[in-house]
Amino acid sequence: MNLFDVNGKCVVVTGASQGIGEAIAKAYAEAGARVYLNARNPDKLSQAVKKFRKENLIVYPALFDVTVKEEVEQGIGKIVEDSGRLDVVVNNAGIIRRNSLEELEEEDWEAVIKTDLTAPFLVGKYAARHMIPAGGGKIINICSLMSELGRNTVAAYAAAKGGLKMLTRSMATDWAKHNIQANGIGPGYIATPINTAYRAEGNPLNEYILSRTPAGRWGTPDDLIGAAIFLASSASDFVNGQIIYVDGGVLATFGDPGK
Ligand code: NAP
Ligand code: GCO
Repeated sequence: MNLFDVNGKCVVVTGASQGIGEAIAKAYAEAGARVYLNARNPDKLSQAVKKFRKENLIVYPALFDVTVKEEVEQGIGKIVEDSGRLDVVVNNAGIIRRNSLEELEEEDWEAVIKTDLTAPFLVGKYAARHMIPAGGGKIINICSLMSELGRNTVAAYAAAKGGLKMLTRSMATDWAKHNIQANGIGPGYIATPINTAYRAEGNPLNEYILSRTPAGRWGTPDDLIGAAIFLASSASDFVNGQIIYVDGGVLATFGDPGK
């Protein structure tokens, strides 16, 4: 399927030392892309690179903090210098700080906005400076159900992910003329380290998520691979500014009260 071919493309996935980022990076590497794994914790990043290499997947570390402008500019510059190109950026690095809105500290608000909204702007901006003269590229922003819905205790996260949806549309608006396609993936509830505590049996949130998701299960990071390949390949060359929700049907429904 040449349409979905990502072989030889140079890709950077932010926050790729675990969870969703790791799974997406692995899928690209298996499909023959030249993949840079970004994260900020050096030990976790080198462990991830080792894990890939054990599976004969050659990936490269790109250690930088996506919230620090100078590091982003330098980190993206180094990837382009090493490989001569940058075709695909996946803005995946993200954090969440949960608290009721009236108790939420400003530092927590700012940390979430910085990581989940400002960082995709920074990474996108410095990547676009290389993609524009090179003739194009693909930007994939990892959004959330909270790009569309609120939930108690996650106000900063919802504000950031709602903003990320609109940043995606703005990137599409500004950069489509440069042959850059900017789109998003909106995962539903996906089992990763970010939500380990939730998944304990008997946790009411676990029960709620299972009942609120028409598919009746948590997603896995691998559930996101199809959308990630599509949005990185020429199959999506006229798709711009869209968010693909991979959520087991959550956003399609008001729920099933059983009667
Ligand atoms: P995760 O397991 O907590 O992984 C987050 C990754 O982001 C880690 O590799 C972490 O690396 C990296 N990271 C965080 N801050 C960073 C920074 N400033 N600079 C560079 N790397 C940074 O999270 P996940 O569940 O895989 O989520 C990945 C993305 O999907 C996030 O944007 C999240 O909001 C989104 N999402 C997740 C779900 C879900 O249910 N899991 C659903 C919807 C959307 P370090 O350890 O080096 O910091
Ligand atoms: C929460 C969760 C969510 C998910 C995800 C949903 O506390 O409700 O952490 O926000 O991580 O983003 O799509």
